[in-house]
Amino acid sequence: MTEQSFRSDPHRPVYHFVPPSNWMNDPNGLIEWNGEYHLFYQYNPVAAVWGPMHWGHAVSSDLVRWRHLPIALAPTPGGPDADGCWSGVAVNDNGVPTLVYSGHNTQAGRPNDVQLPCVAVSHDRLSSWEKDAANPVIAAPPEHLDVLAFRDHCVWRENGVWKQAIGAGVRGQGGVVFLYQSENLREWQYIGQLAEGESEESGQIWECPDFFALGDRHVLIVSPIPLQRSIYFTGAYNGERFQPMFQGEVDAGGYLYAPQSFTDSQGRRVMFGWLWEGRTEAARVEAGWAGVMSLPRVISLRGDGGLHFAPADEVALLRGNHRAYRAVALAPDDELVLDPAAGNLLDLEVAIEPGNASSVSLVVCRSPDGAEQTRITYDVAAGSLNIDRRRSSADQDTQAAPAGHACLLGSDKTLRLRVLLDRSVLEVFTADGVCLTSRIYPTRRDSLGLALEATGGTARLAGLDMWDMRPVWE
Ligand code: DQQ
Repeated sequence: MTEQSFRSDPHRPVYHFVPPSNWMNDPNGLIEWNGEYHLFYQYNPVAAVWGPMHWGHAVSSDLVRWRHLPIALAPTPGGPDADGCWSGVAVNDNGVPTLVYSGHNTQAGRPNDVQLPCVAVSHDRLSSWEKDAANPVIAAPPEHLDVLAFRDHCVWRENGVWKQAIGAGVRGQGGVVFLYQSENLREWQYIGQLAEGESEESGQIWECPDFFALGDRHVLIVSPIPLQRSIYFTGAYNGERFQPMFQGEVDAGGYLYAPQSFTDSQGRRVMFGWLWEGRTEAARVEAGWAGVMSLPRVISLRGDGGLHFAPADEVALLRGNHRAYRAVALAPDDELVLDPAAGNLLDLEVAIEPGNASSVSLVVCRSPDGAEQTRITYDVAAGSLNIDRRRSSADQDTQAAPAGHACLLGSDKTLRLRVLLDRSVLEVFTADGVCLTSRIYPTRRDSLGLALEATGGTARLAGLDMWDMRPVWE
């Protein structure tokens, strides 16, 4: 399959990053280098299913318009990564671009779930990568523990040394992040457990740790098995231990996993996450691709110690034609179709005053008869925002489970949302920085309508700004 043959695919996003074809999962190696952003990703170049992992590679000057580059890392037969180059990061080692990733090798007599850290460098401005002869650079997980997994890396510079966090699980205990330090990225000394959880609360294994300072706190993001959703903690770090003080969800929609973030030259903490599919393996294989990267999200600290996620300003560079609606009354239980053919490449900024309604809904991807539609509903009594996919697709094999999260109205009692719709991807951001990402697969070509509905009372659309989004992939 090629970009050409994907043109008629009604579900393939056109302004989110997608692999050229076949399978993509975690973002890897995010780094800004010489004014360009590099995005690497877990990639199976031969099938639309998870398989022997390579590192795909793309570059952008603005975080939203990407150019595919040749595959950066492939498994080396007989090497420590013979069965896959799993997730990792990119760092600037005194001017040398350096990758730290997990080598997967089932032949080495290691338990199937233990991978070991490997290093690769580039001498030609991130074009090609040379693996270190000393790989793996850590020979085994800490010996005194019954380690269930040992993979995924976060590497940073701290007081003149390199620090590394590695994701893991300890049997009978739960997810854990191990902390190491090094002078040269090749010889590592184990410090101890940076943080750990209880398996009943936060899973048995913590994948893809992401650890960084933000404001006056540190942030730890992990992706726990088997929770299948990424969680964050904010808290205090003393150079050896992280003390969590606040816990939250990175995305409440149920489709974002293994996020990674980096600090760019503007000082922003920018995050991407893997959005998985909500359809069957057979449907993915037929489509010829699987996996989407979230839009770039800027992470900031809220006053209550939680995290605030918002689309990076650059997303607005993709805005095209603009339409606006102001001061529209929403009568009780009377669906108002604002535009029957609004489309499915949209950026919406919406402000709704629920008034005395019990709920208000923004409806997207609505077919003219309403048979297919996806509802983003604010439930006033519950104070929650919910995504209802029961009618998103006539295809009964697509996922339709609900997702919801508490959502605060502003002091003016107005619900403010930013909604980014890109065919099968729906990202909904609340004003208080919560994001719910979902996947939808309408079957009808005319499921393009936009509507509003107030239930049980009168509400008011204060304003809606709508932009058509321009494709990144022509
Ligand atoms: N994906 C990678 C692992 C990581 C997992 C393998 C998370 O390194 O733990 O593709 O999705």
